[in-house]
Amino acid sequence: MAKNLPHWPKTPPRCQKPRSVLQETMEDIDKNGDGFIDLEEYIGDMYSHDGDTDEPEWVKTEREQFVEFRDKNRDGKMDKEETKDWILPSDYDHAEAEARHLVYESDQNKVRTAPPFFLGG
Ligand SMILES: [Ca+2]
Ligand SMILES: [Ca+2]
Repeated sequence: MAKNLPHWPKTPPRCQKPRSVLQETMEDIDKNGDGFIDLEEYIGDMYSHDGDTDEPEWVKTEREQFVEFRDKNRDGKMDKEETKDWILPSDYDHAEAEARHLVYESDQNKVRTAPPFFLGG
């Protein structure tokens, strides 16, 4: 006799579309779930304000970055496209990316390597 047929699970594995980095990032940072990342959510993801202490310099820098670079249409929050440009800058139009990348990179490095991220708790 032939071997037993393999035992199929009752429910076939669902074909789940993997969530994109963009989606995950947005869901992660977008605390109030409105589909946008506003300035407070953006900052809150990296820094939690602790009592009366003044914001460190790098947080101020991040705020400026948000206003200057992230929020391209200046409506005070990052939509999906703006977030994409933030986390996936390589998606830029290539020629343009080439020019912007250098600036972006050096900016990022400055910010990223400066202070460790204190996630208060
Ligand atoms: Ca939000
Ligand atoms: Ca915007």
